Formats: sequence, C-alpha cells, structure tokens
Amino acid sequence: TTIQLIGAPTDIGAGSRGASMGPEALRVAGLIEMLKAHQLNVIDSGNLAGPTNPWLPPVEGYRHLEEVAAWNQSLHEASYAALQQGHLPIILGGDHCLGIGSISAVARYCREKGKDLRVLWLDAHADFNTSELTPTGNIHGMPVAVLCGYGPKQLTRIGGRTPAINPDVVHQIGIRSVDEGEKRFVHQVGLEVFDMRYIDEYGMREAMERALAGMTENTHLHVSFDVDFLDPSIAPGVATTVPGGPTYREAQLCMEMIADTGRMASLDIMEVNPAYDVKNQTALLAVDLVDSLFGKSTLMRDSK
Ligand code: DIR
Ligand code: MN
Ligand code: MN
Ligand code: MN
Repeated sequence: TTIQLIGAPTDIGAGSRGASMGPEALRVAGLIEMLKAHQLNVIDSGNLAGPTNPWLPPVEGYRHLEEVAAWNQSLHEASYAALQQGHLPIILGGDHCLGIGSISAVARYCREKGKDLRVLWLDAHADFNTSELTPTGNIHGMPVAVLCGYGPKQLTRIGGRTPAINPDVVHQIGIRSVDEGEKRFVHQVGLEVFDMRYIDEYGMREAMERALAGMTENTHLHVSFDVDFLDPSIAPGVATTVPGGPTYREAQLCMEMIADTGRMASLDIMEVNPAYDVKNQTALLAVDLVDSLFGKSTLMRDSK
C-alpha cells in the first residue's frame, strides 16, 4: 500500500482559530515515521493552499461559505487524484468542514469503481447541522448534512453528484453533543449513531461490532476521525472539547477493531489544534491511535 498524506491547513469552518496548524503538528508528532515502520510506502504531498481566514461573523447561517467551498473543492480534487492512483489518502486537517471535500471524493471514486462505501464518523458531534439549525454558523458542524445533500449548492455539488452519499452509509461513534434542532434532523433521516450512552451501556466492542457489521471484500471503509472524539483529559488540543468521551483504552479498541477488518482505504485526521495543546500531546496521541489503526498490536493475534 502507498499512503498519500494531504495537508489542509485551514480553520475556515471552525469557531476558533488554530486547527490550521494541525497538519504540521501531526508531522512533528512522527506520523510519517510511524507509517513507514509498518512497511508502508509514504508520499507526503505537502499542504494544499487556499484562502486565508477572514474571521468574519456568519452570513445567513454560514461563516466563510465561499472560502469553505474553495478549500473543499481543492481537497476534493487532491483526494480524488490520490484514490485514482491507487493510494490510500490520509487527510491532515484542518477543521472538520474538510470532510466534505474528502468524502465527496471517496464517494465519487466508489461510484466509478462499483465499490460499497462505508463511512465511520468518530466524533463528539454529529456534524449534521444546516443553516436553519446551526447555533453557530460554523460549517465544521455541517459536513455530514452537506454530504447527504442538505446544505448550500456550493457545497452539496462538490464532486458532481448531489447527494454525494446516502445517510445509511454513515455510522457515527462517540457522539455526545448534538444541538436541539440537529437532534430532530438526525432522527428524521435515521442516521446510525452509537452515542456515549450506547458505549456506556454496551461497551465500545459492541458498538464497533455493529458499526462494522456487514462489510464485504467490496467495501471501501473511510474513517473520519475528529480528534474531539476522545475524552478531553487525554486530548485537550482541540477547540471544542466535550467531557465524557472514550478513554485511551476504548479509543485503542475502536482503532484495533477497524484495523482487524483490513478494509480501511482512506482516512481523515481532523481538528487537531496546537493552540489549545500542551507539548503537542494531542497530535502525539492521534499518531499513537493511527498506529493501531494500521495494525499495531501488543501480541500476535488469532484473528489476524
Ligand atoms: C456545534 C459544534 N454542533 C456547531 N460542532 C462541532 O457549531 O454546529 N464542533 N463540529 O467540533
Ligand atoms: Mn466533527
Ligand atoms: Mn467534533
Ligand atoms: Mn448501514
């Protein structure tokens, strides 16, 4: 496998500055060296360029809509090109609005190749807001809705087909902050959400078994990892921490179970924000977890 790193250094969709420093933080934390230690071929294609953050208030329910569209269009093209070359793209965010460009590219690639797409969305948030529902106007709270066709055409049309994906391909894990109107909308479209209540009651193992069930040889698994998924006690370096997230062990198990499927073919690492961090610990933790995602394990296991 050839891994292609694509940096998207922007915080254009967030309500705080600093996720634009995420790509370098992940590189400095040893991401490339870790991947190479798995005998993977790694191409770092550097960082995309795009509009700077004008830091303006929302207009009609969207902050920085045109700039968000520009970043996502260019990420779509870069991700799609990587997939076409047979590479496994890893998108280094940047805030989670970038899931629009990344996942629309994966969806387009899967349509053309006749592959079944599954998206695992690891996050504290459902990211299913619209301009009517959002309390903030921040587009990083909207990418799942946009991908499902709910949003402004500048965003829903990226990738050439609207909607880019059907809600039933998305399986969310770790959710514990959903806005009031967003909650009703998640229920209305029937999004599959394994929230923290579910994980408390049934455990990470059961949640992951269900979220990963039914995949075949033909499945392309995309993992969209918003680092605020993790409990803030272990991952303080994100702008929108929410208490009560997965522990270190729960997060490891989540990543190990994904690795065991052998189906992950693209990955986003989003929302690492060094401005909120101490000694780059959150990027270091993200690299440690991605190590497990690529199959690091303590012992030889029968399941492999
Ligand atoms: C909140 C926070 N639901 C919003 N969202 C996210 O602004 O829409 N924070 N994604 O990371
Ligand atoms: Mn998110
Ligand atoms: Mn989040
Ligand atoms: Mn499903």
